[in-house]
Amino acid sequence: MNKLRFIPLLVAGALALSAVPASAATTLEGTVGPGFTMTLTKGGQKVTSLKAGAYTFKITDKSAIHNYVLTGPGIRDKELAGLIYMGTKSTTVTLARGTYTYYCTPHKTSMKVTFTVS
Ligand SMILES: [Cu+2]
Repeated sequence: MNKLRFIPLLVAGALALSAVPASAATTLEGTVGPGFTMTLTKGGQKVTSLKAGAYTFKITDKSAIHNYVLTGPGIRDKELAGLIYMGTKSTTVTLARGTYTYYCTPHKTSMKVTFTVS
């Protein structure tokens, strides 16, 4: 009789677990402009290294003369915010081990930052 009382609890527990997506992405926040600067932060800290996995890049583009492009293993020059575009845009990508770079196409010599994924 005691065993039966636990069954509803087990079912509830299983449902709660299945409600969380296995690949829940971590949010990163990035900015570009209005000056000639770009940022990428996680929880307010500058991103220099990350663990491999799914990430949502929430990019705020404050300038119509800059874009925000990500490139690295498995991601080839993916534009996360366009040149003319201004506003906030979220894109979820999967980062693999290696070195990634985010840059602005017209100003790539000065607006280019790298981080590593392990
Ligand atoms: Cu630029």
